[in-house]
Amino acid sequence: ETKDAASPNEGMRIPFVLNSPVNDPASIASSIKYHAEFTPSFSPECFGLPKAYVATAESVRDALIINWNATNDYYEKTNVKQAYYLSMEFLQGRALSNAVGNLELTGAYAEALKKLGHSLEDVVKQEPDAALGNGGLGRLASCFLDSLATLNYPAWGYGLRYKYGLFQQHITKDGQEEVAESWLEMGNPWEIVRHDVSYPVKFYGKVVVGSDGAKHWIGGENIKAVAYDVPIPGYKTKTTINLRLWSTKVSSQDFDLQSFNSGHHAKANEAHANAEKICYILYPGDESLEGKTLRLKQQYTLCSASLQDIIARFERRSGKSLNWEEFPKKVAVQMNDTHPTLCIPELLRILMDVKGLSWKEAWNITKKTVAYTNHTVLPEALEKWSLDLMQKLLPRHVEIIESIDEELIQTIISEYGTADLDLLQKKLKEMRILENLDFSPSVAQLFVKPKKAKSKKKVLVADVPKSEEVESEDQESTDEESTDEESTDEESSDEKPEKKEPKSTLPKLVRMANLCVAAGHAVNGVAAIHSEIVKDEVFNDFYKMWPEKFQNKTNGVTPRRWLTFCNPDLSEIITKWLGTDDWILDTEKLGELRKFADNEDLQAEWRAAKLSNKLKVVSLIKERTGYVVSPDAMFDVQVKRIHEYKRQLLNILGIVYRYKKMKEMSAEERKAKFVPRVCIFGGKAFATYVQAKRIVKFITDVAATVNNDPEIGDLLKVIFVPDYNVSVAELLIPASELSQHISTAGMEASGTSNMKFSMNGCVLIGTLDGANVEIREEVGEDNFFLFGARAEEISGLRKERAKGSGVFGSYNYSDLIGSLEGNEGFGRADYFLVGKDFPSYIESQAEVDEAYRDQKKWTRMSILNTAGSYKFSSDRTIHEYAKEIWNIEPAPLP
Ligand code: B1H
Repeated sequence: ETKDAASPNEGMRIPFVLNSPVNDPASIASSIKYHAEFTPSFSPECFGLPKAYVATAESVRDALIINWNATNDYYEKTNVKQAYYLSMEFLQGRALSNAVGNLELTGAYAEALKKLGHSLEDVVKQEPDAALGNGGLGRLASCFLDSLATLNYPAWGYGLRYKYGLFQQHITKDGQEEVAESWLEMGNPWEIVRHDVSYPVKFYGKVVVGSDGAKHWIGGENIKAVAYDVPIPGYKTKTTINLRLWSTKVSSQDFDLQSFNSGHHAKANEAHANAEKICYILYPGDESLEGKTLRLKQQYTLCSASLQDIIARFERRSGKSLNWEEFPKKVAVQMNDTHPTLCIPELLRILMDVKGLSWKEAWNITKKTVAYTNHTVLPEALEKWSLDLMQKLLPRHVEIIESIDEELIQTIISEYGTADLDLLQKKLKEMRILENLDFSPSVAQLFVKPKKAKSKKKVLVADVPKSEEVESEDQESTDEESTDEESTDEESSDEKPEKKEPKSTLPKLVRMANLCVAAGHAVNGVAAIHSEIVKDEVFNDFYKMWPEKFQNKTNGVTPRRWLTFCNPDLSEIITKWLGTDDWILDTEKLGELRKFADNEDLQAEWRAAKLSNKLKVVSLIKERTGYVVSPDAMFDVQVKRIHEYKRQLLNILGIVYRYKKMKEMSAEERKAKFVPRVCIFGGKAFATYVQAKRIVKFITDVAATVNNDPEIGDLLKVIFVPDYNVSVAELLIPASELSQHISTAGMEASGTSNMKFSMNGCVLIGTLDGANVEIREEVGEDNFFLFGARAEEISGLRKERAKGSGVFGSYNYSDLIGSLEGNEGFGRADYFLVGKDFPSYIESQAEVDEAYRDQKKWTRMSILNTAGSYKFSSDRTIHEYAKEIWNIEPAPLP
């Protein structure tokens, strides 16, 4: 390429340098005024709150852009190894208070806004939550970004820019109602569109072989993915990393003018609509084929655009010394659960079909690059895709997945050998990526039995009556035989005419988790007990084959958002007693609070902070539900997605039991036995999860009965806070005194709100599940209310049954109660062991009452929770990922 001598800098970055930094109230106020005037998105007449918010955000964004560019320049120059966190979800919540906090400009911004007639507190509330996630998995991704930036790790997040985030939850007389969350309506000051960063993404079409013998995929539908960058500032560091979110658009700007002009408006718009709908919503309902197709398109868009971008960056940074073997030394890709699994075949496809590498080279590079985090062991949540659908949408990827499957099959064969063919066949069927598929001829050959047995098999198959043949298609045994050309079934000896074995009609599926385990160099669970279950149960066969791949990375949460910023009163107290705010970056220091746990002065301050946080929640509850609650009652909170395994039903049935007991007692007895409680619930049910929605309705019906009972008064209140999200969590968690983490043991992979509650001095009641196990270890057995069956006892207990009945409100809850009793339609009687764990739960709740009566004791427990929570900072988690999986080093800006 030739360069124009007159403009030597053409094409190079020309950084803009501010004359003076914007970090004091006067210059900040001036910057806010500047944006209100010159980056207008509202009419000029007034400076109301919405406008103040946007102008303030834009002023903060200036600082973030400066740091973002400096960070990126540095990584470009040093070409450090970078980690990429691919996730379909990032549950970011609000950005403003977090950004000014991380920049240590909260005070200065508050003062500047005051000069302009607003309070920072009010301005902050204008921001809608960025709710591009469902729950824990998405929020974990966001906490990780905060820690990565804070610890100066070169890393980026990649996700999708959904136009509608997680739905808004309205609570009506019929229960939960979902309303679209249109978070971008007022624009989004935190994103920077990169019109020059876009990649083509293809679907459908066919695979052709080029003249060079290489395979090429010709797409049938072509769209493009455009980059939107969200700067992620670290705390007390200039490092500002990137969350790159893809938005989909029609691939060419050509507009079908002919169709439009001839009145076919919808047709003219079809291509646009098809492309744009990919990024419409987080998790489209996938009961229909259309829904499934859309979700798969979303997953592939994320993987394809991100991989193309990562590869382009690798090539650019390598320059003349491009060497593909170096790829894993510059790039680590983490798959947040199986949702971004397609980045495996996509990386292989690009390396082979576009860059011309051989299968062997590409496979070696891929295996060293990708790693997989498992977040659930619930069988229904382990993703499997229809091979037919994938074949249509991504024909080349299916070929590649078939090659990986074959590679895996060969590994399994050499692991198990051919001495015990039945065992080998069983293992192959269980472990391979493709489910219900015939083996390739060379593998099938292995299982061909000696000629003699052959006639027997044919006789057997012919012997099966027609009707049974059809029925048996659903059964394992048919599946087992489908590739078993010959059977040695000794029972069949009748001579019947030869008949061809029926082809299996079981759906052909791609097991995404098996693909991840086969291709990933590391597989990790998210809490110690969960990682053990991953090794011993879900992926035990793989663990025995590749023990070195399996790791544990106990989750964590960022102490900035989840303690420093959401609980400033408590943070100030901690800093005062520790004599330093170092704990924000080094949570181990929180352990030193232990020595003051009984100090009466600290205890008094500690309780005052809790009370002031509770008062904020009293207002929130009044505002959102109309109910008035007393701040003197114990705040008992369960907030999380509504799911049967999380057992909100156990909590609310416990409340019903409590209420009934209260009603049987005299006023004095009641007061003596029970401490006043406000039982708070929050959480969303997946729109099509009927049983979860019944639970929501049941809670609100119980609330209506209990809260309006004058006899009970402040002794018991039940609150369902509608539309639980990150911002509500930031208010509720600091105000909580008891929080419930009561999943059926073995079912909650980790939980992360448990960590947030504990960090904020809230005592937990819970089962030995997920991270509860480790939290209890850290805070001490005496400071955790434990109940319920242990994971290893569960399967035995499921055989027993429970009993219960009842009607609340006007609704008949027989379906809900039926799930406990194993009524008709509920094959799994008390599957989640609500009945089984009930007595032990009630007993534990009585201990809670007892402990709470002694406020000194309770405050000590509370302090010891905060002190013992240091392990659960996502900084610790991220250090472990960086060292043990990604092999990346911190790269602070000089
Ligand atoms: C978790 C999910 C999840 N595990 C499927 N699995 C999804 C699965 O949209 N989907 O299809 C979305 C999310 N989420 C959670 O991850 C676990 O239940 C928690 O226990 C854990 O703390 C969290 C983070 O690891």
